Amino acid sequence: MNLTPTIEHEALDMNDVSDEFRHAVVLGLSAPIKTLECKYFYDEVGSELFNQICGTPEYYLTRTENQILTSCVAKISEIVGERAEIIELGSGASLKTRLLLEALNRPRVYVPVDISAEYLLRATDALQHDFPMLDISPIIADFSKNLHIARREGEGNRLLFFPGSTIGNFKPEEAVNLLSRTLNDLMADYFLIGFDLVKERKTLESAYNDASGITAAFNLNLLKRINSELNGTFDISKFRHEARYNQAKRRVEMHIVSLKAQRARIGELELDFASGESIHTENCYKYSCNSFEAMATEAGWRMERVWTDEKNLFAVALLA
Ligand code: AVI
Repeated sequence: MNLTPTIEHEALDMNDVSDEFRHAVVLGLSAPIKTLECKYFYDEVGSELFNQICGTPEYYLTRTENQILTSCVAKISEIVGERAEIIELGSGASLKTRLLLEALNRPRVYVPVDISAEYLLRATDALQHDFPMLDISPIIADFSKNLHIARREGEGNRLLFFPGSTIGNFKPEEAVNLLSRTLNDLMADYFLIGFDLVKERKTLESAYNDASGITAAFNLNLLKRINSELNGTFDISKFRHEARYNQAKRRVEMHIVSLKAQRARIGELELDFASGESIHTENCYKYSCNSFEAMATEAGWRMERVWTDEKNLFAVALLA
């Protein structure tokens, strides 16, 4: 057991984190079309808000994926075999991992990888308590960058776990790149991955516009982070959250929209917003089983199995 986290240096040097955030924010907000990268949602507050989103009635993704996983973990365990080593990308609260760990045959090693240090450590502490025989080695890293994890002698197959449709937050070309890097750099034998399916606009837009306003708070938390960490002067009450389905691109887009013409500062930098101007903060791509398989194949993986729910809302694929 090794609950002292490894900080992946190439991927995440803690001293550079705020510099990197500042650089990305300044670059994204100075461009003619303003953008912020969605990975910056996940400070401690953002990670907790995301956890709450997963429990809203509108956000069908989490509960549907849980249902699918519950029904297919026995088969996955049969295919993956005993003494598996599990690496989870963007592990967050590691909630779905429990389903997998309980079903696998004597899993040996669990490596959760997440950008949010506090959240990662709390989640792994709880997991270690419930799975005392499991070797848990958390890594604080940004998995969208290069990540190498040495393989240990004598363990079973290496299974990558990437649930929650997080792959949907990457543009398709970036997603292919990530899938092929996991194959080449992490040398996994299997990849268990959840992705959200294309469906009608109403269901998609309400999943990202929950009535209790948690997704709005999650989106606007980015401006709060800029205020507190980068000395920003955003008046949060003068911006609103918006999520719209872009059917041509098969993605839900999240935006922060300025309610009036206004100016905000980040340190010395002055930023002008027209009324109605938006900051594009996230894309959530939706796939069909065929379009996802084409992408996985392009990256060098073979689709071993794919499971969906009765309503065809969500899918879980096992790539080999
Ligand atoms: C983490 N990710 C898969 C979520 C999604 O659905 O794209 C993030 C999210 N954004 C708004 N609600 C949830």
